[in-house]
Amino acid sequence: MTGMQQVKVIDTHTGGEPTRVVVSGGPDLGGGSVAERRARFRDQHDGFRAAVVNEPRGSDVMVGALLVEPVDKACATGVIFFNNVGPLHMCGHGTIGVAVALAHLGRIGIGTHRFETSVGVVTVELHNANEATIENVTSHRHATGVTVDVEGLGPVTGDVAWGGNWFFLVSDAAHAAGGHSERLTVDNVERLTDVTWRIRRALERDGITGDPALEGGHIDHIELFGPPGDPSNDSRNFVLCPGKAYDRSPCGTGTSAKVACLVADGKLEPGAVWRQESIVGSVFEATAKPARGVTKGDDAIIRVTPRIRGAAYVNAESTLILDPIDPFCLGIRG
Ligand code: PYC
Repeated sequence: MTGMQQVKVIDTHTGGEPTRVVVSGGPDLGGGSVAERRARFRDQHDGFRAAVVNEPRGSDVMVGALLVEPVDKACATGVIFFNNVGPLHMCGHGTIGVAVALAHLGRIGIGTHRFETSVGVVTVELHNANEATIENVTSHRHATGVTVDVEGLGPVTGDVAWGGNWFFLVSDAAHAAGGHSERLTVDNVERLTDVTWRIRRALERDGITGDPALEGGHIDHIELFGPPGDPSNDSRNFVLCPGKAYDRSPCGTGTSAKVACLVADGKLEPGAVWRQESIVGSVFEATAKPARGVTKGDDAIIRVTPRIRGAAYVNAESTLILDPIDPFCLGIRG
């Protein structure tokens, strides 16, 4: 890095989960698809990623959204999502955050827009300055009732599903781990983080993955479910993200994976609303319809198109300064 670099960002939060939208000052990623530029971002610009979202400018919980030129000119923008350890594939709360940030900048208005991500085009319907519904990438359950032996916990059973990232979903957190009861409350996040991190390590140890043909299949999000705090909701979750931070929102890709499992189990009718509550009490409303052009095949995989409605708020509009004389200019990395 030579000379001082200025990076314009808009900070939003969606249900408590932050998104830092990089509006200008990002690296030149060259041409190609968003997936190709994401790979270049991962391989050649990890310092920029850490400068934007890691301490001292950010925190482990922050998700970044780098706006890039879309290949498909019908899209309002391309976007590469990233967090404290690397790029994400899709990000549901982040997509709502990007829509609200673009509306704040006057770049999009109320109505329907398309965003190009590294795993496909998603549609965003902006209802007002804060609320949006995203139509996510096609989601599905890859494996049902997978049991893994977790160190210090015993056998834990869950489903493996894709919702734009790969998830391991444990439907009944209260009985997830050898009869241990896991309370899904904010005052229990240390324990929940430990439990979900152990589950993730056990999956890695046993080589349990999603479909390797779909973004490598690596399961880097772990999701526990339990009863909602508010009876008007259907469920509460705790989602551990790849860098060991937990999602304050109900997780858009995690909720997509959840509704894919519910539809596959016949527990959610296509079009019926599923109200997913997060660990901090924020809510996404989700529906799923059978994915167009894809039907139940021999492998019994049911693919759905999830729609997720949530709200985001702008909480800062600022310029990050990357000064090469600063010893932590490129953030603190593990
Ligand atoms: O909302 O999809 C999401 C998400 C992924 C990681 C953090 N949030």
